[in-house]
Amino acid sequence: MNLPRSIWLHCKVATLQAGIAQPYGLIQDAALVASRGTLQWVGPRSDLPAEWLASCTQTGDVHDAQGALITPGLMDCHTHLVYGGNRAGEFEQRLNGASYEDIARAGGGIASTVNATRDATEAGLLEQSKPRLLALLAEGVTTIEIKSGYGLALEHERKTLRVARALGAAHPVTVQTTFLGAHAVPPEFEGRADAYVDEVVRMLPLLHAEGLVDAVDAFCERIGFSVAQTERVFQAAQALGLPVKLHAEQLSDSGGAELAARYKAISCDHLEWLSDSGVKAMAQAGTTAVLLPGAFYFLRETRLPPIAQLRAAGVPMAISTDCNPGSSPCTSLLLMLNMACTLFRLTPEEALAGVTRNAARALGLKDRGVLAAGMRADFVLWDVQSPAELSYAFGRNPRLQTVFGGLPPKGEEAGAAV
Ligand code: DI6
Ligand code: FE
Repeated sequence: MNLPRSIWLHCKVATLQAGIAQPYGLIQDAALVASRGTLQWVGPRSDLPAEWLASCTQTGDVHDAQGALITPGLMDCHTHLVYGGNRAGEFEQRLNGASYEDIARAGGGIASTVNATRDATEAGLLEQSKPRLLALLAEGVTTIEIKSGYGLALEHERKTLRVARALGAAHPVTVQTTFLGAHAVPPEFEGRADAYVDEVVRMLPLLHAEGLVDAVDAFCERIGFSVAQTERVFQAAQALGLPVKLHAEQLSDSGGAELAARYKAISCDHLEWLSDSGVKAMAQAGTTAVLLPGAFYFLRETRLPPIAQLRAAGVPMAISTDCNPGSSPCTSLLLMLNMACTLFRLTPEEALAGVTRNAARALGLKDRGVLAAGMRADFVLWDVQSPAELSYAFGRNPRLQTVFGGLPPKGEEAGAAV
């Protein structure tokens, strides 16, 4: 069959394929062939079938990558990108001596983001969130997860998830939505967390029926929801056949990871206080660990996630921005690569796998994260000599071009961002 093809030549390709023995699954002088948004072939240039090159030359579908490094499109697998307002004022007050409690009493903290999110119209929330998405796209992100969790009432959770979907429809990026109704207890349910969990369980099927929910998350923590409350949310998700993930062991060891493993969670995220039994449970369940160095940095945490244990147990590790106004106001996934190495001591190869192959696992997506035949044609051309440079330099964006679903983006997402 004569499929319409596009070929990229003169490139190094970090395939991230586990089956290729080189670090990063690297192919030095590579060629990459895409057809109808899917990769058809990736391999050494010398193995590229001559007739494909001849026919693509005729149709003008040969792209010269001019020596660029090509990686899979980056995936930011844990964000709270859609929210109203920001908390810069609170940041400033804290650095001028106010305590967290003073701020909370004055209506600050997470409650202030809930108010600002509720006050925003759908269009306004979209406008506020779009620059954050564009910043991530400028660094080669082609898939992003966006959680709700600052609405905390049906209409406002719906609005948040609709904005997430609208961002995906308007930009060259796949948006995976996660319902995080159990993020915090809203003011109208103060002191009645169980009653609020009833409300979360009521909201979920309604939002799911509107096509707004791809996965379900909860904040299982002393200052969030108990293991028992989290389990009720998971049961509701399970009843709908939705995958679960969990904010677990961020500030204390609550046993959330073990619970999540029992529900075959696709990911457990944060994990600074993860215990040995939590590591074991995650390994047995095939749950991916999502590490969030931006939150660790911004909250000035000192306890590291148990990287060596996760590695030894073979738990896949993903890396993400946790983009949110309270603990990680960050829109740079490249900076997270650097911080994963400097703060968590991941290798640059583990860090890159964390925003590609393992980020795909954390989202339960099997069609992306590595460059191989049959995968989506989402990839990025970088002005670097070696993949380690992506983790090494911080504050520089060496992206040359993104290809999303086989097509170079146009308009505001296009162009070099060096
Ligand atoms: N963990 C966090 O660090 C953020 N949410 C969560 O579940 C904090 C959210 C905020 O302060 O706005
Ligand atoms: Fe988070």
